[in-house]
Amino acid sequence: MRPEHPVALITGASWGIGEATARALAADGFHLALGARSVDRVSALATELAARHAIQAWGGPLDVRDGDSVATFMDRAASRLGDVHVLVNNAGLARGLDRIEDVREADWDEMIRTNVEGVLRMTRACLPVMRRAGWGHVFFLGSTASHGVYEGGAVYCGTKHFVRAVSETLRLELLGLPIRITSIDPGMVETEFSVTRLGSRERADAVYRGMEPLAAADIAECIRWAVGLPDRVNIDQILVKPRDQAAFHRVHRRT
Ligand code: NJP
Repeated sequence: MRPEHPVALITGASWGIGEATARALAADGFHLALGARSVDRVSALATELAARHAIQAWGGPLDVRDGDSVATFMDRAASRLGDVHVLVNNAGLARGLDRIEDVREADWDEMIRTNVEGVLRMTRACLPVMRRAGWGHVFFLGSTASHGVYEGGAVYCGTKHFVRAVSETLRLELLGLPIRITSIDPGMVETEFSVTRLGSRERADAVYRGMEPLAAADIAECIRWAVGLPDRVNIDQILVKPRDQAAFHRVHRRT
């Protein structure tokens, strides 16, 4: 049975899609556990949303690459909010656009530890809680990069193919339980993502020049919609791109 105020745990809630998802779910009455390394931002966001929507919200430090950080975050979230019902596996990043022969080990290490190990760690930590609660929903932020590849994207695309494999496997493993599994696979969304990947605001701005990318709120709306559907409905996957993007290499730009 769906609780009246489900508790949603969002990783990487300090910026972009995670922050927008927190705003969307708060407006629908979810209680929130918000995690990221930028603890000032998630704390301030939790305080703001708790006051605005009369929900319970807590923001604390979380580094999904670190097992101790995840365990501490889960304990603190449980003591403040009780069982987690919805996990939004959102924390993730890309570093660089180097071809395989040039990619730096520090970059692939960060992508794999965050996008692969972090997702596994958070999912493993939350599933027993959802089983006990008797109602759950796990979201994965995948990507169009989980459906194809492009030059310079081997490691990032590989991590997102991995996320897709996990979400599809989990749907088989949890069949019969009241836990839904949804992968949200966006194309170009204007957030901090390209700044992190390319190293400067100027280079990030060039990615979106002349075209209209998705906003973080568009992805949050996909999550809000999928979790709000009746329990009998499982949205397996949402592949969502800007109208101006037909494929990785095919973007319509107005000059
Ligand atoms: O990116 P951004 P998005 N532990 O940079 C957090 C996927 N996606 O919102 O820790 C915990 O604005 C970081 O927080 P902080 C993408 O792969 C995007 O666009 O404070 N948190 C921040 O809140 C990713 O999975 C696009 O630095 C960690 C957040 O992650 C998801 O969407 C396209 C962390 C990143 O916010 C959200 O990305 C696509 C850690 N170790 C898929 N490391 C797109 N934007 O175009 C990072 O296909 N974070």
